[in-house]
Amino acid sequence: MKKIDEAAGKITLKHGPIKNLNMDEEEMTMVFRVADPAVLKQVKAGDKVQFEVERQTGGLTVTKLQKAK
Ligand SMILES: [Cu+2]
Repeated sequence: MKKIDEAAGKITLKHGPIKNLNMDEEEMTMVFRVADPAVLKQVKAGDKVQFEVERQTGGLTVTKLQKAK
């Protein structure tokens, strides 16, 4: 994870393919909304994270986020 914007509830992530969004790119960096900004307290920029993302009315939204083990 590259960057956290806690005030805006957004994160910048570098990610690989995401099947449910039909993103096949090998690797790209993009900004996502976070459904529950409270999860941002558990991670910091530079952490490797696992996440789930859905296409919602407000845009691509991270619904689960945790530090990768
Ligand atoms: Cu992407």
